[in-house]
Amino acid sequence: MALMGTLIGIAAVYAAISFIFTVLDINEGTGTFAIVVDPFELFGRTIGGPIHDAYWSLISIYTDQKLPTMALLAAGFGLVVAGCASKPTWNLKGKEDDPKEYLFTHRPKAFLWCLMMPWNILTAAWRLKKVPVILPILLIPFMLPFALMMDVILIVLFVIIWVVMTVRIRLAASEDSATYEKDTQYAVCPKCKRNFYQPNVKCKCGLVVSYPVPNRYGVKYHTCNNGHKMPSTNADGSRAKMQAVCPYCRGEMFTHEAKPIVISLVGSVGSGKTTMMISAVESLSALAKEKGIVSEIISDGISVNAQRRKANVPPTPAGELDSEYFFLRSRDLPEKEVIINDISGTEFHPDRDKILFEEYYRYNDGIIFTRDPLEVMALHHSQSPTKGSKNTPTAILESFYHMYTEINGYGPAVKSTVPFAVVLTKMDDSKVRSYVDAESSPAEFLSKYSHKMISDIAESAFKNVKYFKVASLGDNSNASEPFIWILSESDQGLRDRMFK
Ligand SMILES: Nc1nc2c(ncn2[C@@H]2O[C@H](COP(=O)(O)OP(=O)(O)OP(=O)(O)O)[C@@H](O)[C@H]2O)c(=O)[nH]1
Ligand SMILES: [Mg+2]
Ligand SMILES: [Zn+2]
Ligand SMILES: [Zn+2]
Repeated sequence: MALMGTLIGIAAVYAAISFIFTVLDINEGTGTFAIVVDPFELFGRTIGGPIHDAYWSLISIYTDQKLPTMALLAAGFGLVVAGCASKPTWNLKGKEDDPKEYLFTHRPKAFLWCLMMPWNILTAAWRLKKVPVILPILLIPFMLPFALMMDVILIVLFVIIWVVMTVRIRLAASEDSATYEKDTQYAVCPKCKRNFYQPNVKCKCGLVVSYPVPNRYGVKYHTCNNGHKMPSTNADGSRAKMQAVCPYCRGEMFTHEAKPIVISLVGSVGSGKTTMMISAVESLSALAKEKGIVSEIISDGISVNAQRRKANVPPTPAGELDSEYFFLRSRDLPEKEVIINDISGTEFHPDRDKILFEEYYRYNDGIIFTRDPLEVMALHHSQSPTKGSKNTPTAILESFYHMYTEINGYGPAVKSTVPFAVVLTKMDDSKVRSYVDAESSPAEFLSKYSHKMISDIAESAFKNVKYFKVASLGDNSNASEPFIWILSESDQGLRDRMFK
């Protein structure tokens, strides 16, 4: 805006000088219209002459007296300057679908707007119906020289400023997107699960606008249609703190411009997913604190309150969509957002509608498959064979595998590179522990108690499989182990800073 004022100022000063010279010329009786660098002189009489003569014969229709001519030229000059300063040309408001103000050089038809500025009194008069528009129309011949001259100046200045602004935008934008792609990559809506490059943001006045990045709305900040400024780079970290809005479900969220690390839990009802998640978040927070990293827990399901009640979690309701998520940040590490998808074991029953999974498994940094060893043994010893039953852990893993490969387009021969943790839960139970520890490894345990199918499916579908024995309750809880493994695999910076 300040730049725009300067631009008009320069053009107006130029027009004013020319106006003074013209008046002096008329006073001396030469009757010429002066341009500081006189084009009539410059291009010679052949081109300039006829135009010059035509102009003064037009003026003589109004008057051939010196004083009235000067007065009318003064009025024309005044109208041109007043037009430049009047409201309509300053209007930079953005459209309804993205209500923020354009840079004056980059709004639609900016160049045309610029050329129109000296003529603006005409449109302004037209808009203000009170002022008879006929008056400025009658005065057009007296506005003409000054307006044209200002236009010439404005064209030159506008092009210069446009080039400068375009270069500034390009440089700032490529720097900004490089940082974003390195430290953030994408964002996830914890409500509808969709992922996208950047969310929308909500101004303090409630207007929802596109994510502010250096572009035609501004280099360092954008301005909403109500005049509020929003940072359009994250140089000082303030953009990351803005209220974000999901572009799909319009749910409010925060991204902190943190890199999302998404972990999904898979496992039958009561296999210990929710308990393990809460216990893991509790130890991860403690570990973070030890390492001077701030962990900010956002969702209720893993809050300190939930941690206190972790020994009595209710079964996760079917259809539960919201993800649990928390942020990890410190001065020396780009912020991370850990997102955990914990859904009810009933969702994995092969007969359940699988639309829910469409979004869950499209992007993932790790999958944790939980298995209750007591149930493994109970199934082994029971009469009914595990095969053929719909809700056995193997059937659940199979149905998960089918969904996963379908959603991600893997063929039977292509293995996923996503880390896959197979977890035997409830290891704080001494009976469970004695049976599992009697075998040389968790895989061996599964194999011995007729669950080799689990390892087979996991290892046929995933390149990176690791087995864990986890106790989520009791004093020696190690629930965070599979999480630490996945976090380390997916982010080297986090691994070096927090888990070494
Ligand atoms: N002793 C012991 N009990 C556990 C452990 N993990 C889970 N449990 C218990 O097992 C039961 C089921 O645990 P949940 O965490 O609700 O299991 P889930 O997989 O989330 O089950 P759904 O949400 O219904 O699919 C609860 O009574 C837990 O307290 C553990 O490590 N040790
Ligand atoms: Mg649960
Ligand atoms: Zn606003
Ligand atoms: Zn959403």
